[in-house]
Amino acid sequence: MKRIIILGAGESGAGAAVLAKVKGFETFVSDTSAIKPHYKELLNRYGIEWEEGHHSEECILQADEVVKSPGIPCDAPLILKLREKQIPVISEIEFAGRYTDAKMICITGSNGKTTTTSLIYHILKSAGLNVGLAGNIGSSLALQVATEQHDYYVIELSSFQLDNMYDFRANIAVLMNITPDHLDRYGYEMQNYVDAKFRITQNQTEEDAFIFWNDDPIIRRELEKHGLKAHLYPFAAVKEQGVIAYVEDGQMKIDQPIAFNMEQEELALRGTHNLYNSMAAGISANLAGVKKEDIRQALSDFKGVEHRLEKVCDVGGVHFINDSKATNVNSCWYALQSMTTKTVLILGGKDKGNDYTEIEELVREKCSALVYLGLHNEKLHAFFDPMGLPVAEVQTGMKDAVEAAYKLAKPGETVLLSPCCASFDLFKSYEDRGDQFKQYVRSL
Ligand code: UMA
Ligand code: ADP
Repeated sequence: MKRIIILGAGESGAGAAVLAKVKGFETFVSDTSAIKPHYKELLNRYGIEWEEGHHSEECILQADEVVKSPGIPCDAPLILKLREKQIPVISEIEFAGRYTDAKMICITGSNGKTTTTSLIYHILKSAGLNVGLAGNIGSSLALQVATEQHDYYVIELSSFQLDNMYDFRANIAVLMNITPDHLDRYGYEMQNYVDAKFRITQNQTEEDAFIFWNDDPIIRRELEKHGLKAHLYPFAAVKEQGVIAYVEDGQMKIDQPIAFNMEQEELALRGTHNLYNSMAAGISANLAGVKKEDIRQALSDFKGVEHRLEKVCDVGGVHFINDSKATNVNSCWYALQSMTTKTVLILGGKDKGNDYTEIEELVREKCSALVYLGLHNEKLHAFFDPMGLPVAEVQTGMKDAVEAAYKLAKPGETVLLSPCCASFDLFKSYEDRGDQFKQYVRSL
């Protein structure tokens, strides 16, 4: 019997293990930390063998195939040893893709994945399609393939998941944009990260669709290199050569595959970046055969996603906005660009090889003060201090950051948490960072 070993017993690994077991493989799960109780319970329920606290190398190197959790780097010593022994290492998504005939709608990009994935799911679900939501958004595809039956899956894909995908085929692939992120996992080589993102198009045929932002210079360059077979659906903010979705006369228009238009004013999500997300979602739904009126309705009643440009409340005439999910510089650029008042920007955290040049202009134009929130703020001081804006340095946590920002802000201004960085120096996650922000703002 084929022996499948799963490394990591989090959302991805536990789901992969259940699928492997259900499909009749000899299944073993190994995790270097203590496995969370609910994943342990799931593994036990399916009679799956597991170990925690270490990886038993000798046993793992006997595997016929290994499913690697996306959080484990490709150059971890054990992964290198597996490669040396020519044992295939695949991602959970690759594994799950083998066991379903559902149509796969896959979304990647440096920013906008979760919003676009949620929007597409919302449209398809509201239209009554039998659809599952999976992937980097926080829900294992393999577990759903093992235990549910869907006609469509809307799957958010991270570069880490794409890294170990080989034969998987996306029927509809969406690439929102490519800007620097996670470079610490890619040897600080941008091209390695770009290559990972472009894997979303591999194995696509003439019957498939590739939806992408036409104004992204990296996507355009890569498209010339790759010569894709899939039908191309480029979108842009304004009508330009070749694009099939754009804004004209205040209307969002999609020309293909079926002509669709709606008032831009009626879109639930605001800001240029969200226009792109709405277009990508609209084209995907259009391709999935959803009726125009259903697409229109769902694009206008979507509730938005927490921690993404989320309005918190006004205190003393100061507006507070939680954009904790802005974990890279480009997402902060879009947040600043959409600000309509002078802004006190709270930024900082765990740096992923950030280059702040991208937001330099916008900080000059929009910001009245800056709050650096992180354990190591040296890089922020070196880059932004020369601009001469009032600056507060906070190493202690969110309570002090919120109070410092409130002191710096004048009535009518906005305090924006859009950190450009990961949260792991002071917080458990970006959700924890955003939740604490909202809590301390509300208690001002
Ligand atoms: N582990 C090992 N060996 C190691 C390192 C880790 O066993 O050498 C173990 C850990 O102890 C832990 C498990 O692996 O128990 C965790 O694996 P994981 O980090 O891959 O996390 P999962 O819970 O499986 O969640 C993963 C994604 N996490 C990452 O990519 C880091 C989730 O994306 C995703 O929702 C889930 O699979 C289902 O697809 C989260 C994420 O942070 C939200 N993604 C990054 C992002 O969006 O920026 C890419
Ligand atoms: P991801 O899942 O790729 O991280 P999210 O939808 O969670 O993307 O949004 C992350 C951050 O990026 C948020 O701060 C949001 O305001 C911003 N953002 C959302 N969509 C886009 C886009 N299309 N381009 C650039 N930034 C975006």
